[in-house]
Amino acid sequence: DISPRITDVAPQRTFGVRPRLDGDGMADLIGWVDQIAALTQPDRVHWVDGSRAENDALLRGMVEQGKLIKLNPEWRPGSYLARSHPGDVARTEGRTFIASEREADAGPTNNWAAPDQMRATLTPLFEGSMRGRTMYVVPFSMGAVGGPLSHIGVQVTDSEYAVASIEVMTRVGSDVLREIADGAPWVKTVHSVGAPLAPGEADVAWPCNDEKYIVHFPETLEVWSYGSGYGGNAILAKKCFALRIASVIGRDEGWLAEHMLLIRVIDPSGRAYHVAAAFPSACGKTNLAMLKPTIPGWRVETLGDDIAWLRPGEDGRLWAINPEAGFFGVAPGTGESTNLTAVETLWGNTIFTNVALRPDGDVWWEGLTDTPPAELTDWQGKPWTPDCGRPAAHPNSRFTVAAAQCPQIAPDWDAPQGVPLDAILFGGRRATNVPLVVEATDWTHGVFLGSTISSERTAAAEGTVGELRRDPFAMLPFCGYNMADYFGHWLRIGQRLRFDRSPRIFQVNWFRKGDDGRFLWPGFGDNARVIDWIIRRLDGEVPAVDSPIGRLPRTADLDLEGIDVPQEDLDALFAIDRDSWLREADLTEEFYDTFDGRVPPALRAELEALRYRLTHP
Ligand code: GTP
Ligand code: SPV
Ligand code: MN
Repeated sequence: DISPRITDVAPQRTFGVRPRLDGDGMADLIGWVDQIAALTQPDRVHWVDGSRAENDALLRGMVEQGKLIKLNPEWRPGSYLARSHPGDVARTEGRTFIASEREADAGPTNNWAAPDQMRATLTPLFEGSMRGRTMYVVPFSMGAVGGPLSHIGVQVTDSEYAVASIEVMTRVGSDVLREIADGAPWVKTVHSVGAPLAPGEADVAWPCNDEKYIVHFPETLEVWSYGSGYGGNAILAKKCFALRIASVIGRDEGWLAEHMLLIRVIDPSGRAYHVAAAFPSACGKTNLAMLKPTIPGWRVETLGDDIAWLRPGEDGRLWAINPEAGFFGVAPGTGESTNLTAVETLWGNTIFTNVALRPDGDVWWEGLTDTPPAELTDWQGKPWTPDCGRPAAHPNSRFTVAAAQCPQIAPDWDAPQGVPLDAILFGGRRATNVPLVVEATDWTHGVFLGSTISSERTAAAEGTVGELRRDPFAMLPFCGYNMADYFGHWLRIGQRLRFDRSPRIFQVNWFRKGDDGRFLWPGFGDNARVIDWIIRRLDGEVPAVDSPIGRLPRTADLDLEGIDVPQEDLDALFAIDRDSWLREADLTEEFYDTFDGRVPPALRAELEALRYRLTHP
């Protein structure tokens, strides 16, 4: 028996081979798939095996249907362009929900809905939502299959774009099904673009629905996503599972799911250090993950660019893996001078979304080259010229590419046990106040710094770009439970680490501006100069200067050889204005007050200590 047992689907219309595996786990999976199919009523069900041939056929079919444009293989072999619906270009935080039993468990930073009520809302939406389409069943692993920090899940989806993306971003295949059959726990994720087709109705290039719901059920470990095809809303393994659901699993099991890049930094003597860094969306994680140091002798190996799972080890250190297998990175601003490694990674086998198309069948976006081509087709398919006044690529246009294609990927990037962390960085986009780098005095102070991160909004989510908002730990849109409890969880994790082996915590800001509005710090490859100082701090090679907000470098200790940062800019990069910091402290208190008394007293004490230091110079 190899045909899927889908009661409501005529067997002759099913295809794809349902794997023949014994085990109670397999029966559970098949039962669940049957149930979703009975609800959504797809014409066909396809069990994805993750093979090359299957992926080839999927992509070929998408080109035939007009869902992908095949790029000129001479310039970009194996690569495609997808153009989204103009209203489906970024995460929709206003439509993202945590449906926990108790409202307080979602906390004030998430949209909450009662699970029963939310199921009652979703059921009619999903009813028949896949009519005329194929429902794909995609088993995936986050982290190496079977690894000690890994977790598995299954996504059902009616979006070919989602399937193609999941195949790049995660490990898909029958070895995951083997684990499920053997009884391993797995997370259930359901996705529909919400665009059923009537018999004979032609499909559109990017099906989606104006009504969108991105819903997480933390108690039953489920995700239900409706109406959007956009990455963060549709690749459910990523933000929905690996951050929102995983943060809840981590809370219960004693680990952390974080919006962090992960790198190995190798100093001129060959010593390796592991660094994780949390910056909000479109604030430089991919760039730092692929850092090419501008100071001689230093090297960086990429381990991950968006998500890290951190777990205290028996040795008292904090171990980290990147649970993903690919990069879903911001295209604009990615060029040879800012991120050569990304440009090289994108040589082929890449799915581009909402970038511009060149007449020669290659792609372009703002920042790829200094001067734009004379004519292009913009992200919406309209003719574009440099003087037309519109961006050619959407500001949140993205590339989807396998991690293994990165020329500086660490040789052991998918090692199941991960790497031990030496330092954790928190950062954001701050034109004022926050210095280039500041070191926390200890773990608790570091958690305080993480909890106070704010950043200017970017195009990665709907909202007003540039507006300053709180984004603690860069997790505001991604923490699946009460953020104040999450602060407490970070404090508890610190207690499980050996104090002399826990990673040291730093805050960084590449985005401080002068009065004239220009960035004071060159950024990009030159951020290695900050990393160099951080590592010399870890090794106890340089002193730091105490300040009210933490430990600052002596500017003389920064390696600035070969760059020209005027002394007044350097001073401005580290200037601490006590009045603005006191206002900043007031805002932190206002923010803490939104949590109904749940913020840990240790962080309240840090806030009071900060105020004391600011007023007692
Ligand atoms: P998500 O994938 O949305 O989570 O974002 P990310 O944090 O990986 O963002 P990414 O590295 O793609 O950076 C987004 C933008 O920040 C790009 O336009 C970059 O050019 C810009 N950027 C990155 N690093 C720097 C830097 O050091 N200085 C300046 N000025 N801009 C930077
Ligand atoms: C982000 O917005 O932080 C991203 C892109 O990394 S998405 O996966 O779409 O959320
Ligand atoms: Mn991200």
